[in-house]
Amino acid sequence: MAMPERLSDAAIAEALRDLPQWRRSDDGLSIERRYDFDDFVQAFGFMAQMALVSETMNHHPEWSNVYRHVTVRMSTHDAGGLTALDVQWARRADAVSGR
Ligand code: H2B
Repeated sequence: MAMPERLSDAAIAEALRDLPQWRRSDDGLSIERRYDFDDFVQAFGFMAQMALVSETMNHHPEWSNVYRHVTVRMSTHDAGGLTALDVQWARRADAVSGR
């Protein structure tokens, strides 16, 4: 499967309008968000569901979990920056999280 192209600055700004909780990292190479769940089980359930989604997409997060919080950074390493895959992953994650 062909690697998607890096998105332009304008395309990233446009995509983030529908992802209000996500922000572009200072270096411009990734998008980031923190999810605040009610408890650890919800946080880990989210990660388990998104692990399966990530496998089907063959696109994987950089993330960490502390108690009920999950911090996520998405970037397309093979492309050296942001692609449509990162935006698609973020949309799926927001839908799965319900937040
Ligand atoms: N995930 C992310 N976030 N970026 C990638 O470039 C990437 C990935 N590449 N998952 C995939 C796996 C690649 O290593 C395989 C070989 O397709």
